[in-house]
Amino acid sequence: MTRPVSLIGAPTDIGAGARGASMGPEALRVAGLQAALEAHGLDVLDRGNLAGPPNPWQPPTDGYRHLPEVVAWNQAVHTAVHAELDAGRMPILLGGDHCLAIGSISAVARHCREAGKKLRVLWLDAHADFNTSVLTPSGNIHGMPVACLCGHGPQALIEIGGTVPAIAPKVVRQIGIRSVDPGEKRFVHQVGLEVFDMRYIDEMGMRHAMELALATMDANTHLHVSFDVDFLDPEIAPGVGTTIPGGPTYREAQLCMEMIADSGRLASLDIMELNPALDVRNKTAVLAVDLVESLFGKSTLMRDPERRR
Ligand code: 5AB
Ligand code: MN
Ligand code: MN
Ligand code: MN
Repeated sequence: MTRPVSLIGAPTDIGAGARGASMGPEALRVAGLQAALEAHGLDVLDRGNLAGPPNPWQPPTDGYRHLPEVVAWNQAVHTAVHAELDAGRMPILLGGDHCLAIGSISAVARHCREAGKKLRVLWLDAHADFNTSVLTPSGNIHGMPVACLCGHGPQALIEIGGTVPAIAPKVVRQIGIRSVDPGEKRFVHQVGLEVFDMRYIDEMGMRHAMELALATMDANTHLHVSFDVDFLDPEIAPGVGTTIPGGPTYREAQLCMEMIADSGRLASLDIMELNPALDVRNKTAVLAVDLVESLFGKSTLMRDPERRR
């Protein structure tokens, strides 16, 4: 039986370029996330929402928008996620914009160090989120969390987990990437991030990408999934701030989630960047819940996995 789950709402758009991701946690609740997980036999506690500073909606200072507020929100996320892991529960962070993955993943990395576990991070996103203050075209910190986690960013953000860097680039696998800024792309290559971009998925298929992304984990590996809802094709998921065409279809996204479930290693999750202000009758939230159900083993295999080849 999977460990008990805790939902943690982080209602802010402090790191985003559009307002509205602050309503993400409530939209996921309205779409029935807790009941859907319980229907799969999970023990689910909704911890409610974290608190943090309001969004002052200011232009960037020295390449960052709202840095002090982003730090405050990430400290709250770090503390809450780490507490759930310490209690033997699986944290599901309900974003909120993707800058909050700094707090979430730094907590997961700290827990892995303390518990002697290996870490694998799957980053499902249209974007690489590997900008720095000099590379960023926007100053929006939701475009920087992977770089911050790898030690490239402002001191107050990179040291949130106590150890700098929080993670090594080699633990990360990015899936679905199709929009990377020019300087960001050079930096991604420089640090050697493993990226299964849409071109790769077009040519090789989601199955092959996921086989490689999930390879070499073992019973001692903690798998964290950071799911930016803009990973999905905007035709099926319009409710995000930064839509990029050409993302995974419904079936490709399902397969991705099903293969993660089959790995049996999922131990923490972020559901990020859902923007109800841009959604159509909450359909992107409903889709996100459907996909999260598959992450927890919803799909009924009519054929034995061993016989699928
Ligand atoms: B998201 C962009 N690269 O840095 C930037 O949604 C977009 O968390 C970042 O993936 C998108 O501003 C951040 C142009
Ligand atoms: Mn993102
Ligand atoms: Mn601990
Ligand atoms: Mn994105």
